[in-house]
Amino acid sequence: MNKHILTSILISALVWPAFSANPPKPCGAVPTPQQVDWLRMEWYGFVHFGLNTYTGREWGYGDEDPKQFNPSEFDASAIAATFKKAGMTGMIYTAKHHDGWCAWPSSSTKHNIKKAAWKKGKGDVVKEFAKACKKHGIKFGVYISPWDRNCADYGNKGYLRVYYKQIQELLTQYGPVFEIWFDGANGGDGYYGGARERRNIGNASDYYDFPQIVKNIRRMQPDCIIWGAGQHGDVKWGGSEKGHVKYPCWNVIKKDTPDERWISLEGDTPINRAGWFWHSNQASKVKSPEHLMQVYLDSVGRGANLILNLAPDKTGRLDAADVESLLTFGKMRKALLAKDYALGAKASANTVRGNDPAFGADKLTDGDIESYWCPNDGENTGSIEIQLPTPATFDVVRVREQIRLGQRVSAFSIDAFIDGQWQEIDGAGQTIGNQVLRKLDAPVTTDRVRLNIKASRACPCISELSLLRMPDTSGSLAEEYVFAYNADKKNWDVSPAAASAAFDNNPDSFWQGGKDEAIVVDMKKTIKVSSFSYLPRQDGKLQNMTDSFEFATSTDGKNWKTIKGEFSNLRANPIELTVELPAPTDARYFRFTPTRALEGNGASAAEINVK
Ligand code: FUL
Repeated sequence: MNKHILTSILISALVWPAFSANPPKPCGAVPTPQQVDWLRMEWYGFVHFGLNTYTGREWGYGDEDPKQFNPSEFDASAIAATFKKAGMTGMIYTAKHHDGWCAWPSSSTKHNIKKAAWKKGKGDVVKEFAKACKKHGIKFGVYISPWDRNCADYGNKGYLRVYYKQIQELLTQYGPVFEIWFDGANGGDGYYGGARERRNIGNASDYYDFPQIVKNIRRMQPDCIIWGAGQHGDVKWGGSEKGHVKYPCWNVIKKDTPDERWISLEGDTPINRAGWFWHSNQASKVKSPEHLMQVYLDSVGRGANLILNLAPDKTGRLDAADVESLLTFGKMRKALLAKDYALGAKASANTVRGNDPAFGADKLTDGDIESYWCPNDGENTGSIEIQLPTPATFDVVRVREQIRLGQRVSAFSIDAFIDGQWQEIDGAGQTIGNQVLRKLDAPVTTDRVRLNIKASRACPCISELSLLRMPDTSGSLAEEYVFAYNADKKNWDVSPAAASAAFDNNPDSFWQGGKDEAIVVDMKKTIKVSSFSYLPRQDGKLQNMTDSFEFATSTDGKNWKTIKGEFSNLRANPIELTVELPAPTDARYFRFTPTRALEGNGASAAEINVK
């Protein structure tokens, strides 16, 4: 070859990049920039605080006296500061729950904070929380229940005007709202302006006209993420109120069809097993920091977000045990994420898009969430090897996909080079999305790790791989069952005898009987009873799950004092619920009568306690 030609080839090779590939085309639905920003928020707090805080109910009926709301020590700034300290990125406040009571001076209804004893009716909880979040640098969002058990017009068009007004007030008077939450619970019995009846709204999307609501929200606050809204919004429920999101976790609906849409998932759960609102038996029911870590791994670690509820008590303060668990979990999470052993490590792949370094394997270890490794179009698998400078010990592997190009990967595995050979340390990876946190069975020490993409809807686009170490934890990550209280049941006579499964201190066994079939218990001695608790069947089935009751006490087994009530929200959250009696009463006998089931005509109970 002529010397000059050779020189010019060499020069141009230095000046011009040898290979320059085009980025891949998006695959399926892609998230909006707002949805991406939202996923990067990872986790934030929920605050359930309203009239239910004062009545001990999970679902207010709509007839509660608004005067009761009177927190003597409410300090929104202290609550927001706690959230921030834990590492949470935002707060969503129940501005209106199903009882219809508005925690701001709304012009849409008289059932609002203006009638509260607190600040002589001049207070505004929404305003205080919005201001506090701003002060502490976390985002603010609102929960506004579509179902309204107070409004006389609920179920007809008149209510819609009320509801739209409420949304408008919340989105125009309190600054930026990062997320608006439309609860899925809808219709049923309620006060409804005194009608005290059951109302059915049929198809929720049609009744509320969610498509129109979504349009209005986009106009008022284009950056606001919309939860629910009959899948017309941006985010949907993770599927259980335990916070776990199912895996594989696809952030799209109508997947692989021309109508595919990006909708992310959010896991939601209260930090306290007593419920979403504060209850007097709170103290023993707080979830452990280790369990919260498991919930985090099962939500954020599956490619969703997590919203964790803390409930202020009657004084307006957070429960001390709840805060301690929250902050300890917050520290554990920070420790987990503090050191990425793969950061800056060398990486190589068996294939790189157009051999262009812009899509090279080292994009996985550059700490830049936007850059990514990618093979050629048509290559839906690939392997990337990470070479650490020195061996490291880790037990969590985080992998991220470049979601701006759609969610692609459906199967992957991870290998480590141990004792001179490659060994699979995780063979069960499926979806990735914004991020997956794969907890290994045991810590692994190695200086070579391999990520194998085994199936993808189009060429995979992987932005990060991190090797993390779970901080030392004393407790197990599994959830332990704790009853609200344990009565001494040794000598009790239970009739019918089959109902003893509801008095055996075993949350997994349960009694099944007929609707209206009373269980009568002779405690053999008279005690003061101030409340009772009911744990619904825990096997995941709703059939014959009792959700309404009569409960009676007696000193002689002949004359009874009876109350009636409902166990709310069992469909989504079948937890143990406690019911306070109007006043403590002497009782040797009590009688539990199931009067309605969520589904079917029977009855059931896993455990009943009195205190
Ligand atoms: C549920 C509601 O019914 C609960 O009361 C709670 O607000 C929870 C976050 O959503 O569906």
